[in-house]
Amino acid sequence: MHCKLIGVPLQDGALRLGCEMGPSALRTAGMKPALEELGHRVSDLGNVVPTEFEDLRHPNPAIRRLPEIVAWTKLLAEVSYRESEDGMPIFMGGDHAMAAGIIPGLSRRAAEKQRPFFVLWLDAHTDFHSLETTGSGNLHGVPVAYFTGQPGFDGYLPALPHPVDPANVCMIGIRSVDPAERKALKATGVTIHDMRSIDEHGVAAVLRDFIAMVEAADGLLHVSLDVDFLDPSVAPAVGTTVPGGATFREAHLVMEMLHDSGLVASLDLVELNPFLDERGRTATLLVDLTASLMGRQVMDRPTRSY
Ligand code: B3U
Ligand code: MN
Ligand code: MN
Repeated sequence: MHCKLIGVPLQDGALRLGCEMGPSALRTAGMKPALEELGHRVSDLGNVVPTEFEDLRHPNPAIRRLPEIVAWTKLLAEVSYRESEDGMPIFMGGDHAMAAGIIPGLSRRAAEKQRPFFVLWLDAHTDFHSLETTGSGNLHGVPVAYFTGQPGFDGYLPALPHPVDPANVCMIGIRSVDPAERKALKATGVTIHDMRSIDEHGVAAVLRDFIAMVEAADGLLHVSLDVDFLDPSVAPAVGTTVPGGATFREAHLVMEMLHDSGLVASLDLVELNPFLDERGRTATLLVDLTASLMGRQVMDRPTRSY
């Protein structure tokens, strides 16, 4: 596989500064050699950064950094479309606002390839606010509502030629949902596996169902991994820690099962804030999880086992 590493030093969507160092930390933690060791060809395409900003304002006074987020969104939609023509783009973030650009670009590419497009959203949060409902004003809290074509973005973020069907979005790890998000999610077909669901059924069972659905549709799957999907005890380097997250072992199992499925076409790693890390352990864990997704395993498995 040809892995393309793309650095996205975006931090305007989060309240705390530091995510702009994410791509550097992932490089320092050895992303490229870890994937090369698995036999992949790896190109580091460097970082992308927008240069043109419009003077935009929104009636919701809470919103922070709208001109910057709009510029990033436009740029990333182009980059992800371009880089998903072939190979496996791996977007190294950067805060989760980047998904508002990356995912529409990937969905446009999937439409062109005439393949249904699916998103696995691994996160403590649903990130399902609109520009009208966000109370924090941090735009890393809105990308899923945007890329699934919900109302509340008109005239600000670019119009979406290929919104993702909410029924093709599966969220795992959820444990922090604001009332407005909960209300907005109700009418959609987004599948949400909160931590209770993982506790009751196990992460393998809930993921297996989603993988089966993507497989049956011959879909292309994008995986979006927010650091706060993980429990803060194993992944402290994130500005929005929520207790009770996925364990080290659950996270690796998710990645191993995804590898075995052969369905993953692209990946983003978001919300890593190296300023909050402990001797690089979160960055290192993200590299190891990516390696599991790309085929690292303890013992050779003759067949997939899920
Ligand atoms: N829902 C809250 C919290 C949040 C969402 N995403 C993150 N935090 N990382 C908000 O601010 O919209
Ligand atoms: Mn998120
Ligand atoms: Mn989150």
